[in-house]
Amino acid sequence: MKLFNKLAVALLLVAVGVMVAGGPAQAQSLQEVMKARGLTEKDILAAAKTYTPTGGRDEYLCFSSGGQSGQVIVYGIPSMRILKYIGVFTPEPWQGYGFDDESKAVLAGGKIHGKQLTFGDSHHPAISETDGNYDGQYLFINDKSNPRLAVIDLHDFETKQIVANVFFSSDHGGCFVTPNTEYIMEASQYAAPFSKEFVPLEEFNEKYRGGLTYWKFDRETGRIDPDQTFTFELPPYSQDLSDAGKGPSYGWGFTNSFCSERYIGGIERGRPPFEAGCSSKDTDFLQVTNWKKAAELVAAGKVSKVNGQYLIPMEQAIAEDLLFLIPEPKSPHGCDVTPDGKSIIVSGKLDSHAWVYSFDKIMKAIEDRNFETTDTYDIPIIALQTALDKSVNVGLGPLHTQFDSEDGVCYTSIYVDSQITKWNYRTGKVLDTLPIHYNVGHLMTMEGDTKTPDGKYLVALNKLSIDRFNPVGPLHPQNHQLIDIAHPTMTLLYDMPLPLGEPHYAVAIKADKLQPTVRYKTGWNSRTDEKSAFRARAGREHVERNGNKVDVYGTLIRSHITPEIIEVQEGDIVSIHLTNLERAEDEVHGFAMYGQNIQLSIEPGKTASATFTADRAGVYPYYCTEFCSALHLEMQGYLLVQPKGYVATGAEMQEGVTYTEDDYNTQVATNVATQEVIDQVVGFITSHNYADFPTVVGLVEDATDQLGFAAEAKKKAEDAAAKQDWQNAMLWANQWWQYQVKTADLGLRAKTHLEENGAKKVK
Ligand code: CUK
Ligand code: CUA
Repeated sequence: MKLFNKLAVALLLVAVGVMVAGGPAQAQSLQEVMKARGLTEKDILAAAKTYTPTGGRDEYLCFSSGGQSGQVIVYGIPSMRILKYIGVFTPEPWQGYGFDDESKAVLAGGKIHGKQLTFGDSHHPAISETDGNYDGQYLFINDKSNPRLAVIDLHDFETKQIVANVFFSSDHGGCFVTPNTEYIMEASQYAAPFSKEFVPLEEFNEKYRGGLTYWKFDRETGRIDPDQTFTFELPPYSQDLSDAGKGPSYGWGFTNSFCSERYIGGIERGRPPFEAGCSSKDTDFLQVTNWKKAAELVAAGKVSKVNGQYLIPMEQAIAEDLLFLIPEPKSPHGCDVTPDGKSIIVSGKLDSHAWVYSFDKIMKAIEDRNFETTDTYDIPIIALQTALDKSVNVGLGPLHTQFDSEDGVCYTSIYVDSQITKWNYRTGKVLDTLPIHYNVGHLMTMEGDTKTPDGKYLVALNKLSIDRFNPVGPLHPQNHQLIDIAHPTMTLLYDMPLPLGEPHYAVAIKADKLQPTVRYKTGWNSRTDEKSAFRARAGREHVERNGNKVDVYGTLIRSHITPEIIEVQEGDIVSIHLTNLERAEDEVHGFAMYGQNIQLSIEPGKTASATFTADRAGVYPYYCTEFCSALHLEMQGYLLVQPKGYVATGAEMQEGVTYTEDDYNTQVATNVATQEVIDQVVGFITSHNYADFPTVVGLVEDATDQLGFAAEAKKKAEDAAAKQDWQNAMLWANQWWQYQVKTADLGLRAKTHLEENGAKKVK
């Protein structure tokens, strides 16, 4: 007892002590806050450069790969606020991705040998380009583990298509787009038989192959066209990263490799591991491909199809001058074409140099047939010294290079030394270095892989965060560090933990190049981008039965799901198709059901479907999963799965409360008073220049819809009252009021917006 008292007193003293000593609630001035939090002036400056007040927008949007999460992460720069995860190769329940029939069809495009995968290792995002600059229309990303590419439409930030490579069994050197997004490059990584059949490793040199696919992108349809896609057969050299030529090097592609030793490992057979055998030679090979000429051969019908797709065998590529090799530093990484298209920078991962190749020199060597020799597969090799412009000592373990708005200036990530090196690829001079925490992989400058980089900011995508954040167990977040590069010396601004996968690469685009939609046309299949065959209009909701297949055509609007009761029989295959009738911005409804693994996200205008077998008789509540309105919890319903042979009892449904004429009259009085409030708000809005405010126009449209519904409910109430059916009269009067409340809510939001944004009185 005594001990307990002592403890209590001690705790009290500690509590008082903290209050007196800390006094954080009192800290008001900047100086006091700086002192209390131990911040320097440099910290405050960094904060001022990144802090974005409420309602503020970012200058750039970054699309980061989500690594093993299979997703794409969208965040703003410079605020580093995460805005969205886009489900790509993996199901993403809160977006309904992989749960609705429409997105399941997208994921099915990525099946491997008929197997549906729920994992992907996303590496390199690429934004579509027009004339070598980002046009903000599409985003592409690859899956390294299962060689696949995905197309994301930036008009709604949704994944529209996944294609699987018919030759490769892994990839890495994708996605890199050609300057007008004619093609998207995807290079294989770990060599494997193109037949995808069993071939013993003893036949590695003859039957295992690397490759480089140029996926044809069709701007008209916004989809990849596998029929017009072609693949270069390449030696089994472990191709790594790619980049497309631009400007003078337009029409060419560059892909490096890291195991031209063609070592095949085998620790358990007593052989040295891959890491020894794949790094024993001093050089590997840069593979130079002429995609433009290859495309012409394809168009001329000179390339044959294998596995249903065009394949350019090595002999053909050699005979047609489509493929050349150039030695590059030991186990290289990174392959980046300079903005002017005149140079290609490759880093020697086990070396301390960045190697700058001259495209002019490469072309001259090809013209002069100036080849050092050929490789085992008879591919001509251009001597390193013939093609090299210079090599620059940038630090130990250089990986990737990105470019500045200032001519010749670039930044290379230095993995082993954990730093960013700023240097000039024309002069070969190192200009600045900045330490990074820790082990930077890719790095990214604003629009830094286009013809006209913006510079300004750099993000270091670090592999390790070690001690940078509060500990959260052995699996740490990744760390994206934001760096100010607008001045001669680089300064670190911000550390952002990314608690999702291992992002490899990221791309950032000027935010004003993106104009995403806020709603779909009503009844829209967002995955195919056409009217859904399963759309339903208000008042036209219905159920169709064909044998044991039941299709429910329903709608969603604040705050009810139509239908609210669905009756099926045990064993039926049920498809519930729901159309969100809302036109209001951000008015999303969800749809989840007990025990069926169903979760839809239905944005305004979208139609989404869930198909399942009602294999067990029972009662299955369903509801809206988005807190969409004050009566969101009431946005509910029941699926009743009747046992086989069930016969209804014929009993009436019983309501818990009985209403009288008085109840009805009280409700009507409330509604009349509510209408007066609405009229006042409407008066305010229409007496101002509200048409100049798109947000308000949207709110007014929505309010008009709601008021229309109120009128319908009012009529039903009055009809019931005329028949002295007070029960239904009262309930419809209440529904009339519910619509009024939504109208009033929208009207008040519109009024506030007008007041806050300085609307002018017009009459
Ligand atoms: S890779 Cu990960 S750091 Cu896939 Cu581009 Cu270089
Ligand atoms: Cu719709 Cu909650």
